Amino acid sequence: MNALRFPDDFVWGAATSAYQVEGATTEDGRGVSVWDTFAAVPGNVKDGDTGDPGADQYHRYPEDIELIADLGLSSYRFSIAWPRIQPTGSGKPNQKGIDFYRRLVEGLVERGIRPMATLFHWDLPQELQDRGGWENRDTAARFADYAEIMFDALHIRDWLTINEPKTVVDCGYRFGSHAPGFEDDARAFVACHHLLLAHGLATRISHERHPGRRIGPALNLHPTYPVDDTQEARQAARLQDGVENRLYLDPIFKGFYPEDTLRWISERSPMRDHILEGDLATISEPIDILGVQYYTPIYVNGDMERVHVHPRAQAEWLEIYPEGFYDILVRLKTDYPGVPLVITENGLPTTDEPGPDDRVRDVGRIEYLRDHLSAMHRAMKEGAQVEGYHVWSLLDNFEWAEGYSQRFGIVYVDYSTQRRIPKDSALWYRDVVKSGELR
Ligand code: IFM
Repeated sequence: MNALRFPDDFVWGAATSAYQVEGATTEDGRGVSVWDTFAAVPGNVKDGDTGDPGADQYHRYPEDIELIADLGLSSYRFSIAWPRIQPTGSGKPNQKGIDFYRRLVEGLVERGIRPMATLFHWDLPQELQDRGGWENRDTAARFADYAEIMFDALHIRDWLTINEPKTVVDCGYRFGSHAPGFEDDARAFVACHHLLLAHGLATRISHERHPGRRIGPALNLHPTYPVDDTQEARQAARLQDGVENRLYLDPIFKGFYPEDTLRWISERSPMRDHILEGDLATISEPIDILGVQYYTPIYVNGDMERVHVHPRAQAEWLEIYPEGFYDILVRLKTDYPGVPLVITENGLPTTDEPGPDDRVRDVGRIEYLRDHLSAMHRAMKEGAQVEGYHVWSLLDNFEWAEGYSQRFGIVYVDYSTQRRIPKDSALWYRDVVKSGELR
């Protein structure tokens, strides 16, 4: 193919999250998070893995900053562990926690790398969970307090509020595969409303206290398609789109919940009763950036059951379909225009291990990244306002219920020594970043 050229000011980055890479879960006053609790229960996480050691970024962040710089990246997206800042989820901040993120941010800035901070990537302080977690409206207010602490503590331009609220709702509350581990639609959608409220409250505070900064949510968007051309499948796909995408995009961009989705939810959950006057105005506080995470399309049959159509990655939920990335970006341009998009995650796990020469030949990842970057480039040419891309992930890390068995990193982590080995995909990505071209 002809080389595809990206704009000179395009931002190339990589992403991680606190619980997945930091380790050090009991150090320097960090409180217990729902993920510590969940992972401690036998059977919840593959092989009994937990957030320790992670990739030990809590101690090895200087090395990781060098790694990011060596790859030529201009942005690093990380998340802040709320329990490091407020060990019980409220009250006086823990200075040691704040200091860690200050050091990380300073180190990045010194190397010319833009920090992009996510406030919540699923590690809710356990004490807040004990008081009802996201089902409790008060958790949104506590989140706003925590956000305010961090906004004042760190000099960062770009912020993300909640990472993938849908995954918390679906995996955490509907399917029970993530913390807090419930299988209860009734509770799930109440939690959904409060997660969105928390997003809106924090966004408003950022605007009031720090005008000039940018803030938005990080949403995992799944283009949905009917598996065949029957009217039933087409209707089901439309409703699935409501549950996957519009349930989050409509209130944030337009100030209302989609009526068809709300009707479907009302058959399962008292969510409507929890939407108080003024909530939607808060949730639709204008955002300055939208974090877009793309992994997979969702195909459904007439009964709204998922059907797998494309080849799957080691993560079985992930169907490899770059065209879905193009579709979702173009759809955002049409249905939710006006806000710059930053790709905050895109990637896949592979099973490649280092050879005797220490090389990790992850050709599948290179092919995946090339195809997805190409789809993104095409969407940009057609007007999608994408200003940056972060591969998920910088490092192999704790992949939630899959533990350390799925490696999403472009850099291999030997968990027994914590040695980092850039995979072939990292070197390939470095060349794309350096040249600004996809070949
Ligand atoms: O590892 C996760 C990340 O925490 C959130 N988005 C999806 C990734 C892969 O499953």
